[in-house]
Amino acid sequence: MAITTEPAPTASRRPPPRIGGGIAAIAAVLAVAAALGVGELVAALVSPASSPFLAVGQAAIRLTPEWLKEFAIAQFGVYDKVALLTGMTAAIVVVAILTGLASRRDERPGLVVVAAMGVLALVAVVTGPTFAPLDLIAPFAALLVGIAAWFAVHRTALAAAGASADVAGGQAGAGGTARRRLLLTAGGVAVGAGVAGVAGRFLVTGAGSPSSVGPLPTAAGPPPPPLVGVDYVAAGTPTWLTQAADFYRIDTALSVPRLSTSSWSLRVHGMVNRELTLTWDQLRSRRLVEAPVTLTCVSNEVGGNLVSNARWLGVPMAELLAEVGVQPGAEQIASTSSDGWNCNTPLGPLTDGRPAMLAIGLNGQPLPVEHGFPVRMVVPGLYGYVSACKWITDIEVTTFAGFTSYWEQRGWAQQGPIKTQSRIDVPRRDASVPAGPTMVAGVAWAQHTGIDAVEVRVDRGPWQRAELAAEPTVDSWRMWKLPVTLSPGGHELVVRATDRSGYTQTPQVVPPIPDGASGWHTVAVTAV
Ligand SMILES: Nc1nc2c(c(=O)[nH]1)N[C@H]1C(S)=C(S)[C@@H](COP(=O)(O)O)O[C@H]1N2
Ligand SMILES: [Mo]
Repeated sequence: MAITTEPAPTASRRPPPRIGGGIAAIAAVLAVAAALGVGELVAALVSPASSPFLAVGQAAIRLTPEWLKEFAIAQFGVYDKVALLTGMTAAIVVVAILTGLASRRDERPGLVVVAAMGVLALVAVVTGPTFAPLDLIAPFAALLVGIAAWFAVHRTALAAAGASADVAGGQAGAGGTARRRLLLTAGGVAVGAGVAGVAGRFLVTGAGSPSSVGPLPTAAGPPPPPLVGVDYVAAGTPTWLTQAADFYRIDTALSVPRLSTSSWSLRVHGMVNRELTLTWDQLRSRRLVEAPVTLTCVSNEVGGNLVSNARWLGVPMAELLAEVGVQPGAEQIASTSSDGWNCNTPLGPLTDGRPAMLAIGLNGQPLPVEHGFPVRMVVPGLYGYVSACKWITDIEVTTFAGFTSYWEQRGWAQQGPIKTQSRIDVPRRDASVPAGPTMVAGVAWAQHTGIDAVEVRVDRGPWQRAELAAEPTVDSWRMWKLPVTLSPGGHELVVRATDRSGYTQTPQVVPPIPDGASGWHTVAVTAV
């Protein structure tokens, strides 16, 4: 800054006051925080999906190119959402700080940036998949409050700066009052933003909960066989049934939809003879079946852990489709969730006798909110992106040409049968194991086909057949183990599975996009 161009400070013609850099930055951060806090609170009261902050995040998810999404899932796995929200928060804070610094004399840069952020949130909300006019209220409130907070803090800061210039110029007295007013204004905005934001989050997360459902009805038919000899936990495999809390989670929802059973309903329509709308009570009083099914994400890399097994309780899809009467020519169903995600599932796997269902229970409990409470779909043998719609509210019977799903629009395959896979769980990659006898163990899956053999190869030697655990159903994964002897030094362990159709996994590792990873899982270990 060229000091010489500034007019000399005189009592009559002093330079325009200038807010200190730190205070200017704080003022802008506070204005943005006020907008976001009020946005959260109003959204919680009016329509949770209209949270300006989360709407921008959801828009980012919708617009992210596929390679970046793959990278994010590879880097952060199930923490991809935390990473996105943390990154967004950091970006907003940086923009706000720079805006404040650009507004030390003039409130207009801040006004423009706060307004632009508000408009961005509005656009994100309006272009969301479930937009309704009520959703405009929260981003509008955020925009107005953000601007008001900016003016309030900036103007009091400018007044305080002017007053301290007066003090420097010899007019004491006004400085203290102006500074107090600034502290009060900034403090008030900070507290208000914090309280509104926390209250908003609290209201949203307190709504609709599985504990309100009470005990689930029991399934028809004989009780399931006892699960004996189904895993090698002592050797290091996962438990055969995955605990709900450990079940992998993949979805596009930044804020989990929290539905209440009293307002939930499912509409079944499209190429049907009798359209049907089911309430929660109607759904749960239908004939229910219970079956273990292993879900797998198409994004699961070779050796990855986006695969889990649970006992699902639900209404058979085949019975529901028979009741509505599928018209000739129909090929698939399009399922939509309350948050506007959708997927397509061919009619074949829904009606060929496998336990494809509208699930309401997981391991004997109501579905956890993260896994689709109150109702989600489960189809053995299909990746989640073409079958496992959580928070499901709509099913349309249609043709392949009649509907293109969320992930298909983003380059993933139209059909998603799960590929036969196997994984080494112990020893872990890069592990050190004692030289001599050691146990290799893991899981293999070929849902609705079944696993017939798992083989392990040490250092390019001969393939050795692993011992297989019991197989209560072909719809779940199968555990295996094999004792090997490792001499001191580095070793390579490779696994491959053969399924009941006679197919043996092929060696080359293929990445997930567009229709699922394949290839042998290899781990390098050191025996010491
Ligand atoms: N509503 C909704 N349902 C969804 C998704 C989603 O993003 N939104 N993701 C699907 C994908 S890609 C997978 S792999 C499974 C994962 O189910 P889980 O989180 O219960 O393991 O849910 C499916 N159902
Ligand atoms: Mo997935």
